[in-house]
Amino acid sequence: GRIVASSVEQTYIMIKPDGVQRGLVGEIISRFEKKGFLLKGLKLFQCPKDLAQEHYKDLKDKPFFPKLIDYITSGPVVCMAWEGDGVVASARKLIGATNPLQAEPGTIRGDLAIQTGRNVVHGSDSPDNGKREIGKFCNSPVRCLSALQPILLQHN
Ligand code: RTP
Repeated sequence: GRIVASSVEQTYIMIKPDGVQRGLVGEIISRFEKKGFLLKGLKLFQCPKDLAQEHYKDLKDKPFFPKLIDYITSGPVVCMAWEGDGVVASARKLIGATNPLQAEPGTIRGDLAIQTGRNVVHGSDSPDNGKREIGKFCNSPVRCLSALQPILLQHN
């Protein structure tokens, strides 16, 4: 038979600093695992300011941009590459609406968050952006594996 070329789709999923600090890493990874997608790469990473500004460059004229950059660079994030047919759109569904108060129950943001500015997770919005973001975050050198800042939880 004919061999059909297939390139399996990948998306970049990032657990944001609030998700890491609130201890939601396992819960969030679990949802993508249970759905059936494949985890292809993972690292704990402190996002430097220049990478954060590039990642959110489409939002650079928004009034909340400086706060968004402060938030995303405020502590370690978990960078992941997830793979599977339709993973980009499916992951966006699993994540839910940008504003957690509008996100449906059953979605990650709908179940776990209440503020747009603290919405626990990022997912790429297209296969091209998935590839690009995986290249930037997952294939970049680990610059800092800082200890968790005890902002929300105090561990002594
Ligand atoms: P993400 O890129 O994080 O997956 O989010 P998204 O596509 O659902 O939303 P987008 O419009 O691209 O916004 C990116 C992130 O910016 C923050 N944001 N804050 N204060 C505000 O009004 C506001 N709007 C957006 C959120 O953290 C959002 O996820």
